[in-house]
Order: sequence, then structure tokens, then C-alpha cells
Amino acid sequence: MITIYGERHRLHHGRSELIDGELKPCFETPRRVDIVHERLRQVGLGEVIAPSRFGIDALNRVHSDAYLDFLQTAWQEWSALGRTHDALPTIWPARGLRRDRAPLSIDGKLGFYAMDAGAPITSGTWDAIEESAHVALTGAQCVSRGERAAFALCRPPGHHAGRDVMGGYCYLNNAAIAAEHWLAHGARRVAILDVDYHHGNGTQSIFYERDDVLFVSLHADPSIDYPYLLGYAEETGRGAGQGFNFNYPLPWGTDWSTYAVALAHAGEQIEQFAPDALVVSLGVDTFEGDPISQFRLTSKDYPRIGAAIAQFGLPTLFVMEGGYAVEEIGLNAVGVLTGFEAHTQVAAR
Ligand code: OKP
Ligand code: ZN
Repeated sequence: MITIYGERHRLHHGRSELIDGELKPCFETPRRVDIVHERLRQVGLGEVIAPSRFGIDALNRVHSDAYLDFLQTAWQEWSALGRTHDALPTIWPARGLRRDRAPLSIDGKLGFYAMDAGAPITSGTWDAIEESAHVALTGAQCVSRGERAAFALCRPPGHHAGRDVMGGYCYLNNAAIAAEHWLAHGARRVAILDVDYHHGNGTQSIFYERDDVLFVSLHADPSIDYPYLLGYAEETGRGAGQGFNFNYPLPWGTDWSTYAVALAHAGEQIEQFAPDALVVSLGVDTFEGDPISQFRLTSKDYPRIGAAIAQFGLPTLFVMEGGYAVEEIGLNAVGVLTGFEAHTQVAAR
């Protein structure tokens, strides 16, 4: 399987996130993808290529002009105030506050465009997130040009980012951007399967009223875990999108026996939708050793996830999302890919 990887992710290295009421060192670090990169070379997964460049229009299919403009200028506006530490929001447009009018000052804008204090902006954030999106786009392009599958080793991740909102380590929704690229280049229907521990609220919200993109997600029950405010089973889409969104919230302590059942249900939805291609939001924070998550998948379960995905027989783009047990992230993420490859021959179209 071909992998797309770029070095500019290093330019984004947040110092701290607000967690359990304290500013603590970010869990989302450059080392995460270093370990994945190392592992895929070790197992000889396949060629690793650098991302191509794409125009702003490719990002604009998903994100608003105003939000992209904010992301590109936020650090400059923040540092113009003499601030040298990471930019973090301190207010959010909750109930009763306006969410139709962006403020002019950077502190106002940070809050307006954020869902939490989990997405710090640093001097290199724009360069890193732009490249992360280009990594996903290059992967999508490889698949449209005939690769059966590709792995976009994206960092920062993207699935919490909405049309005009950042949060949960995410800024640009790489999976959504890849899906829209396919739709703009001839695909009629695209499915997105999100196996990250956390609900992909951004991806869901972007496609919630659409019938050309199916969103299916397995994640921790939002009534007890992040992102708390979206991801229930009753959310099945709206308008034209009714019946094209499926959530499988799972309890803390979920192990393979429970996970496999939900994954089979998710697979039925994907098969029924009969998409032209599949994006997998690949988080491995479902691992038993993950420091911020509460599932109990083991390293031997990841190839099983890959095998299940291979059975769909679809052109597939894997997009890296979460996973914070850094020492095992390579073993686990690449485990999904090798499991996929081992079961691909029988499923190949
Ligand atoms: C990003 B991705 C847990 C706090 C969680 C944000 C988590 C973002 C996860 N007590 N803070 O989905 O892996
Ligand atoms: Zn996650």
C-alpha cells in the first residue's frame, strides 16, 4: 500500500491543552507519526511519497472562506499583541450567544471558531494543517488514479473539525476534504467509516444533510466521553441526508467481542449504500493502553479491523486520526493496514 507523508507536520507542536482543569502537555505530538512512519518502513508496507500541492479550492469544498482566512492569519494577529505562547480560546458561542457574526479581535475570533481549548494555534500551525490536508488529497488522488488503497499519514488529525470550527486537536477535516475531492472528480457516492475512539463530530456535521456521503462511526458513548455534544445513535441525518448517518456509541471497557458486532453493523450500512469509494478515519486510540481513552482493544485486534474493511472490496483511503499510546501507535495503525492487505486479494475488484 502506498503511503503519503510530509515533514511539515513538525511545524505544529502545541505546548499545552486544557485537560481535567489544568494546562497539560499536548498528547498530540510530532512523535506520533514518526513512530507510525518507522513501523511502516519496518514491515515494508510499500512506497512512501511526499504530498503534492493543491489549491485553496480543494479545502474550500469543505471549509468556509472566513474560517480558512482565520486559520491563515490567527498566529500573526495573536503574535502582533506581543504574545509568544500558543493561541488558545477563552470563550465559546454557547446557547444565548451570537454565532452568526465573527468578532474582529483575535481573542473573539479564537472563541468564535473553536469548540474547545484542544486546538492550540502556533507559528507553524497553518503550514502543518495545510500539508496534512494535502497528504489526504494526494492519497485520494492516488486512489482515483487506480491504487486499490492508500494511507494518508495525516497530522494534525481532522475529524473533529467542522465547516468553520476547530477543536480536539483538529483544524481542517482531512477525511471530508478527501471525500469531496473524489466527488469533484467523478465519484457519485462516498462512504466514510470513522473508527477513532472519539466521535467524528466534524465529519458528521459537514455531511449531515447530504445523501452522497454516508458517515458511519464507532466511538465512545458521547454521554460519558469526548466530544460529549454529538455522536448519539439517534442522529441519523437530516433532510436529504436522512438515513445517511449512523453512530455506534459503545461503553467504556469495550473489547473486541463488542467492537466486532458494531463493526459488522457498520459494514452492513456501507454495503447497502454501495459507495464508489471509502475513506477510513483511522484512529487507534481504541487501544487498551491509550492514555486518554477507555476501550480495551489489543494490538492483535487492529489487523482484524483491517481485514473487515478489506471485505467491502472498495477503493479505500486510510486517513490517520488519533492514537496517543505513542510507543504502540505504529504497531496498531500499521496493523490495520497489513490486516487489510492480507485480506485484499480475495476482495479485489
Ligand atoms: C482527538 B481525536 C479526555 C479529554 C479529551 C480532547 C480529545 C481529542 C481527541 N479526558 N480531549 O479524536 O483522537
Ligand atoms: Zn480520538
